Amino acid sequence: MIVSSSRCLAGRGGGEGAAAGTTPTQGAAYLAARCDEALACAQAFARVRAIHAAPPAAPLAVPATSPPAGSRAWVVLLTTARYAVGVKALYNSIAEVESDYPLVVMVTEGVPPHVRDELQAQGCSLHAVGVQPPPAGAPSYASPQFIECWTKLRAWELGYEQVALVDADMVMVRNMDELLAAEADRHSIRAVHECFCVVPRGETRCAHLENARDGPPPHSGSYFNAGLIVLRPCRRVYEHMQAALLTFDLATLSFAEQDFLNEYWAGAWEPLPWVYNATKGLYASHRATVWDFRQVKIVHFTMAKPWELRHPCHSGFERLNELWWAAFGEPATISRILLKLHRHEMQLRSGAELSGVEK
Ligand SMILES: [Mn+2]
Ligand SMILES: [Zn+2]
Repeated sequence: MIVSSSRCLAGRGGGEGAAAGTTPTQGAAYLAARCDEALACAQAFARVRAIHAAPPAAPLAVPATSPPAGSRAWVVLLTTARYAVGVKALYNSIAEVESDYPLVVMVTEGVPPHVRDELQAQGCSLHAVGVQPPPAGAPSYASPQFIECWTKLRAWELGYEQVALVDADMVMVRNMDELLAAEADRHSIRAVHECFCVVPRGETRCAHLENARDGPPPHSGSYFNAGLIVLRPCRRVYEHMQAALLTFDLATLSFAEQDFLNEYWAGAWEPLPWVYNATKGLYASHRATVWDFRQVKIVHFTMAKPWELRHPCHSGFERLNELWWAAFGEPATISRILLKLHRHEMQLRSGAELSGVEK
């Protein structure tokens, strides 16, 4: 199920900024500075990202406090009570698909004590983290909630061997333990291509358009959605990312940590199949050729949240929202809702209603 990484790893190097307007040499400038603290990391990353010609192999030192082998978890960040319902639905769904791995909730000081108590009573493992403020010089973001997303980077600090960082607006509908069971590489991450068809960004092409037709997407489509990231926590990588952050022109990162992670891990991320981050954008734009309710493993409720009932942008997603509500209230019905949605899609396809959906 895991897509080969060779194309991605061999490709972009430091050459092509995925985020429009970002200078590709920013990261290289940092790496060239060779801060002692991060030298081993820098060499390892320079090798993977092909920012420099291959330097002498310098194995990354094993951290003094290695996490126990086999310690793996789903991880979600919660910074406000508003998204606690999302975490509850996610937790329910993970239990319903009988995952062998726990859900760890990284909570910040913005989460009130009674919300923490509720989550703990439900069965979530809480892990308090400090807020990572937006870096100085950060722009006005595409969405105000992005300001809090920088704290996601703290997942690299966790004392786990391997984690899958997921968003609080996701619901697991099929067991996907293979993401945590399969050994991930320490020098790359795994994620799913972003779909740019609903909210186009510059000239970047949606990789899913290419996936549906000619197989591997072009490098210009190599931008991932940060809603699901499989990673190996490493404090030195965390520190290296923090230092690298200081060298980026943050005014260009309008999608906050997602843009930064795409720059930092450019050429060193492995594309996962769409089923591991099935966004509403994908559902809206590629139902005829990509989306299949019989395959999807985790749905990502991007844009309007299903629990924000007064949000004006639910049109066209009402049926998909049923999945979230099932996970929140009656998780035992998730598979029945999936089947119902699949049958509805088949009816649409046999009619003419889906014509024109594919862009
Ligand atoms: Mn999200
Ligand atoms: Zn698309």
